[in-house]
Amino acid sequence: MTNAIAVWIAAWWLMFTVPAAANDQIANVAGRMATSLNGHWEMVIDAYDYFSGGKEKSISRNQTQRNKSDRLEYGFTPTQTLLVPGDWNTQQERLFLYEGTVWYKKEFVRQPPAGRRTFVSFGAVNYHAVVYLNGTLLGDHEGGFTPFAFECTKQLKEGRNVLVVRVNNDRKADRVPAMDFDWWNFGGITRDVDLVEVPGTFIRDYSVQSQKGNRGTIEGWVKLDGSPVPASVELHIDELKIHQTIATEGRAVVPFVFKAKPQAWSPEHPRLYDVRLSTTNDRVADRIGFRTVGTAGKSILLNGIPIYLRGISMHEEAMFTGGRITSASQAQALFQYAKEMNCNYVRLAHYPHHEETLRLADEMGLLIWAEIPVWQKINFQSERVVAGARQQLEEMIVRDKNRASIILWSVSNETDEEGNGRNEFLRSLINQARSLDATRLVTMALHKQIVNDTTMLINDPVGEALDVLAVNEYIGWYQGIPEDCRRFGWETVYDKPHLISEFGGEALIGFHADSLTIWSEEFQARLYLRQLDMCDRIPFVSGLSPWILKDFRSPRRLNPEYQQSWNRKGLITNEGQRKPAFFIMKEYYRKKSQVDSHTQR
Ligand code: GCB
Repeated sequence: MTNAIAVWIAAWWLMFTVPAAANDQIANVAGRMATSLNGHWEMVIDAYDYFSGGKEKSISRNQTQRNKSDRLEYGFTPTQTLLVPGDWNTQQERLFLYEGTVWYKKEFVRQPPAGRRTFVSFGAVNYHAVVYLNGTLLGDHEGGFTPFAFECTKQLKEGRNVLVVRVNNDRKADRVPAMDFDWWNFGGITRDVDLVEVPGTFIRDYSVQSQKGNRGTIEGWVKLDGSPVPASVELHIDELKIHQTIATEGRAVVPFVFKAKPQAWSPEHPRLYDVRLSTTNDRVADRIGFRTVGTAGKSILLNGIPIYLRGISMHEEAMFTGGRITSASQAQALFQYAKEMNCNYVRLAHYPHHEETLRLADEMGLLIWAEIPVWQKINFQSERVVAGARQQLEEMIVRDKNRASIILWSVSNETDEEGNGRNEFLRSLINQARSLDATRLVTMALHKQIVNDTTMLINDPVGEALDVLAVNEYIGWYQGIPEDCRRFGWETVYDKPHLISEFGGEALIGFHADSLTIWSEEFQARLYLRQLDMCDRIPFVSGLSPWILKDFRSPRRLNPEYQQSWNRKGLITNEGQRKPAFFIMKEYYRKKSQVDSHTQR
């Protein structure tokens, strides 16, 4: 195929795949000229949501008392602040269990340079954010774990500016997730806030990846925003001696495809390359790995070779503080335990984690399952829920599509098969994921079916549409006792790869008893031994991600003796103490790594 034809095909394919961002989301904010607005923000707790629904004018303008008779029944004050990024729950005791509205205010001084555009960008706000600059509404965003941005070039003033954000994290039936979930509903501006300054026409987004099934071909696109469109875009990967000048021909989305010989990215050799994209007046830098992911029958292939995923599940909750992770170093502290356990894979449950966590996985060589919070009881028939789930999926893929570590997009966790529109809902998300990114595998965590006393069956009808089937099962915890693992054999109706995406049980560190006594370290250890023994007898399993690396906060876990609002299924405690089951997994994965064809090379 000539290069011209390949580019033409790529251009045609682009019409269907390049996401039209739901907001002004800008790819890779860290790789651009940005001014951080992190730090202390003044705040007002609005428990009755009194200043919303028509009364927000005063607070959103940060009105202050003008004369003796001016009655103002709120006020931002430097003595009431919250750190951004950060959840509010672990910053102030009175907010620990708080769900509702908090108003945030940040003042900053700016000299807007002529001819440049400015965006205010949020890494994530849980759950609903309404953003005002100098009293003007910039926009609002729903979804607690994905980035968004609003252009504010026109609203920005020379000198002092006031940014006010209304944040609400109520659990609601038409949100995603909805009313009930098994993790802490951390509220607040939980990720970085930046002012991003760009030229009139700038590189809004780009995709630079190995072609599906073909590492020797790098393909992708660059999305420009503004006019006039420059004549060309430059793409440089110095270490590969790649210097491409891509003619735009006036298009806002410019495809490219070229041959290259990158070393393969893999967990053993997480090779990343410096990639620079530029136009006459804009530039973005990234570090990107090149690898292929695919399937053959019941195997997952990484760079064409079957791989066993030695994994663990993980929430985005920091050690020691037990609050939302806000930095790469907090994620690294957890990833190090996964590495110590001989993992090559982490399931990032149950929502998109911090962008820097994904970059860290690229650097550390951890394969990743990335997920949106379509968790258990979701109202599949609500249009708002459908739209919310689709938006979060799109924003996650827009943000993370260049990360070599991500091999699996998961569109949901444990949804019931009830003929309530669930199957259509999930199929539409699967199709959406595939159309936004054809290079990765699409999965979701399913339930199994108990056929009889000895047989488990995987036959979820949505499995037809997936690349990889994944099953959560709790034999020995929610279902029977650990010994039951011995009598179950597993069957599947699908000739596709399968993962056990969860199994586990709780143990309170320091509680010792015989191994039949629930909550004890000994019980959890025995459960793991029985589970692993069973997994070894399932002929079609390509990997595991037991539940879960670290104990995590959950308001549903109310046993006063053993839980005290913690889900104790962790293999380590919040303070990093390893439970016996940690060492069982470590040894199991050590043996697995010795027979893995990837590590044999
Ligand atoms: C599950 C869920 C997970 C829960 C876990 C548990 O099946 O997927 O979110 O935390 O079980 O501990 O019950």
